[in-house]
Amino acid sequence: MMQLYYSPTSPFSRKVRVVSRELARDKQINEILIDPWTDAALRTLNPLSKVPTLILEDGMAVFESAVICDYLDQLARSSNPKSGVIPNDGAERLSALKWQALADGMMAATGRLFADSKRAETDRSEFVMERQAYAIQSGIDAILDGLAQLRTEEPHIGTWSVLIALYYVDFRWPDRRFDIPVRVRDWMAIMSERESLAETIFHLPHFDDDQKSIA
Ligand SMILES: N[C@@H](CCC(=O)N[C@@H](CS)C(=O)NCC(=O)O)C(=O)O
Repeated sequence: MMQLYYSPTSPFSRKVRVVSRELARDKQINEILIDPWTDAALRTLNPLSKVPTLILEDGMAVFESAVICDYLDQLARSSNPKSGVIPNDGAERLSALKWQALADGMMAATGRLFADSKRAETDRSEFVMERQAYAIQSGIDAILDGLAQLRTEEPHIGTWSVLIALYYVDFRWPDRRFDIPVRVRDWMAIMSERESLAETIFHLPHFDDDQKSIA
C-alpha cells in the first residue's frame, strides 16, 4: 500500500486525490491527513515539508503534485494502456500540461494572497498582494476563453487542475471576491457531481477527522 500525506485545505493535495480516483488507483493508496505546518516528521520524508507527499511501497518519497500525478498516470497505463489523464503526446499533451501549470499558478497565488490577507498591514506588501489577485483574475479569464479545450467529456489533468483551482478560489473567498463568469460557474457545478470531486471537497480539519502525525 502507498501512503499519501495530504491536507483537506490543500488544492495540490486535492489534485492528487482526484487523479488517483479518476485512474482507479485510490484502493492502492492510504490517505493520511496531516498538517504540514506542524508535523515536523514530514521533513524527514520530504525536505520541503509540503503536502502532497506520496510514499511508494519501496519507501521512496515522491513530492510535487504534477510529479505524483505523472507517476500515477504511468502506473495506470502499465495495467491499461487506454487509461490515463495525461495525453500521450503532441499538442494535446502540451495543452493539458499547460492548463495544469496555469491552475497550479492560480492555486499558489490564491494560497499566498489568502495567507497575506491574514497578516497585519505592516507585515505585508500591497504590491505583491495586488499581483497575486491579478494572476487569479487573469487565470479565470483565460479559463473562460479556453473552456472548449478543457474537454468536459474526456477530462485530462488540465481539466481537473483548473476545476480544483476554481473551487479553491471559492473556498478561500466564499463572498465571491473574484469574478467567475456564469458559464464557468455552471461548468463547475456540473463537474462537482463527479465522485472524485465530491469525495475530496475542501474543508477545514474537523475535531473528528482522523488526523494523524507521521511519527
Ligand atoms: N508545487 C507544490 C506545492 C505544494 C504546496 O505548496 N503545499 C502546501 C499546502 S497547499 C504546503 O504543504 N505548505 C506547507 C509549507 O509550505 O511549508 C505541489 O504542486 O505539490
